[in-house]
Amino acid sequence: TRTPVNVTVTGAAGQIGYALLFRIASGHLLGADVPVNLRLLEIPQGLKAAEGVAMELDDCAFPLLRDITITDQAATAFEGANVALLVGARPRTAGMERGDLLQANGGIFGPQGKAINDHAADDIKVLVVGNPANTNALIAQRNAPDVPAERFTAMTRLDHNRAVAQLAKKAGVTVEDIKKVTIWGNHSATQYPDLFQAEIAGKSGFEATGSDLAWIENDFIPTVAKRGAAIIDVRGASSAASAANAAIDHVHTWVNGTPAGDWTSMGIVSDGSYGVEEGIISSFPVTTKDGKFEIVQGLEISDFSRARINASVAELVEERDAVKELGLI
Ligand code: NAX
Repeated sequence: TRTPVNVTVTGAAGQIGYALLFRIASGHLLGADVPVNLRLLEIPQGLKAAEGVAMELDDCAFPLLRDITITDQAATAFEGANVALLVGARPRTAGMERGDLLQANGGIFGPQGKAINDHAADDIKVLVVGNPANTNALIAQRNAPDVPAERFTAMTRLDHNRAVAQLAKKAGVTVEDIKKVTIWGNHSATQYPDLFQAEIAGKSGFEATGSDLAWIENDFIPTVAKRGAAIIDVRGASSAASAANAAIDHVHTWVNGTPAGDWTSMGIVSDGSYGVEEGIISSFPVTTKDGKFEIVQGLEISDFSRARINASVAELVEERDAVKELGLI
């Protein structure tokens, strides 16, 4: 029998946590043959609700679920962690300036990064979901100097999956026919969903969607980039099941690899590829294999794409400068 993998989830009592934990415990994160121990980190006010989620996890009698720990101590939650999903964050409330938001999240992701540095397993892989995800991931990464920088990632897979779904609809094909979609930049309204590199049922993404630049500019890009707000309008609550699903996809792809002839999108520490400022956490097209990822190199970037990548990267550089100014990194 395999040794259980320790999976830490922060914000475990929240709505994404509720959609996420049952899929981790049923084997969708790491595989149907991999037993897991769950470590749930919450703030004190969230502990009781987390206990309730743990009771329901028990009641599922998942064969792969070995052990559940519930704690408000980061050191305990990250002890021996192999995978960490950082979901809990401080949301922006009315009247909150960006500086206040970054400061509040620095107070969460700084100490969690340090706890990961001091307590996690050597093979730790971190996915930051809590917003502002890219910059929260940067704060955690900079507070974990002993962990290789590439182990800290931010989630743009939900944006990626949203783009795939929109393209399938437009082209009249199934999602399996869509390959090589990219989300560039920040998980925010400035993100750039790129269909120019995509392959759709054997055609280029541009051709398969009617060679229509106006549709790309006025429909496709804003629909993907503002989908979160659209869900809130209609559902009355923010994306939860789709966000949890994307977190599962992100880690599953990272651990198990991208299929031949395709890639995925991940927020990762930039090595300067495609002119993206080194050191920030920005989304790139990546392939994965044996638990490691590589940026897809050599793509031709048009002026249209370049302007949009630059705009999103500029926002990330501003956020980086702001958290530096605040002494958070
Ligand atoms: P909820 O408010 O339902 O849950 C958040 C949970 O985190 C709460 O139970 C809270 O007690 C807990 N928490 C807060 N601070 C914590 C801390 N320091 N340590 C441990 N737990 C803490 O939010 P939910 O809908 O689950 O969303 C969670 C985060 O995901 C938000 O920041 C949200 O903006 C972000 N999202 C990111 C997405 C992405 O694509 N990257 C998409 C979905 C989602 O909007």
